[in-house]
Amino acid sequence: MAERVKLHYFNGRGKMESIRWLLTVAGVEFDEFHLTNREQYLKMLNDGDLMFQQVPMVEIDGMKLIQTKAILNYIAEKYNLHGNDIKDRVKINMYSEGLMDLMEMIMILPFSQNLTTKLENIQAKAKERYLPVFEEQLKEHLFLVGGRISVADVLLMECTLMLEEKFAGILADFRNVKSFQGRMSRNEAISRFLQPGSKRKPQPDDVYVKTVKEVFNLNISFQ
Ligand code: GSN
Repeated sequence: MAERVKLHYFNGRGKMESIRWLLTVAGVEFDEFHLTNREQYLKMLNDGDLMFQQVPMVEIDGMKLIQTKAILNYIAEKYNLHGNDIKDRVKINMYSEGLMDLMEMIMILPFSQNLTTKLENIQAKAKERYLPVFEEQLKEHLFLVGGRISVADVLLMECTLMLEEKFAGILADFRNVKSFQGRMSRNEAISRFLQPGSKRKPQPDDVYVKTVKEVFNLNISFQ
C-alpha cells in the first residue's frame, strides 16, 4: 500500500492551506507534522529535507517535495485536476497564479504593519482587479476551465472564503462568484472540509505568528 501523504508545516494556514484544500478535493488522506520549534526546523535542514531551506514540504510517492506551486501542480496532474489539454492547463495556471497573488497579500497580514492601509488596498484590488475576472468567466460556466473542476476552482473557493472573512459582503456585487461558492460548498469532500473538526485551519492567531517567528528566528515585519 502506498505511504500516506505527509505534510510538514506549521499548525496554521500559510502556504500549506491550498495544498490541504487540493488534497481534500482529490480525496487523498494526509497526515500533518507541525513545526512548533526551531530545533525541528534545524533537524529538517540537517537531514537535507528542505532543498531551499523552506517549508511547505510534502512527502508523497517516495519524494520530498518543496515549492508550493510545484506541489499543487503535481497533485493536480496526478488527480486529474489540471484540465483536458495544455491549453486548459495554461489557463488554469493563469487563474491559479492570480489567486495565489491575492491570497498571499492576505496571508502576510499577520506579519505586517499599517494594517488599515493594507486592507483597503487588498479590498480594492480584489474588487477591481480579481473578482471581475472570475465573475465574467463564471457567467456561462460552472467551472473556470474545461467544464470540470480543476485546481483553479479549488483555489478560487479558498480565496472567496478568505476574502469574506476579511471583508464581509464583498461578494454582493459578484453574484456568479457567490453562486460558484455555493456549488463548491455542496461538493461532498469540500462540505466535510468546511465542517468544524476537519483539517482546515482557522485564521492565523498570535500563537501561529509567534511560532513562525521563533522557528525562523525572525524579528521582522512587512512594512
Ligand atoms: O511557495 C513556496 O513554497 C516558496 N516559493 C516559498 C516558501 C516560503 O516562503 N516558506 C517560508 C515559510 S511559509 N511562509 O511564507 C519559509 O520557509 N521561510 C524560511 C526562509 O528562510 O525563507
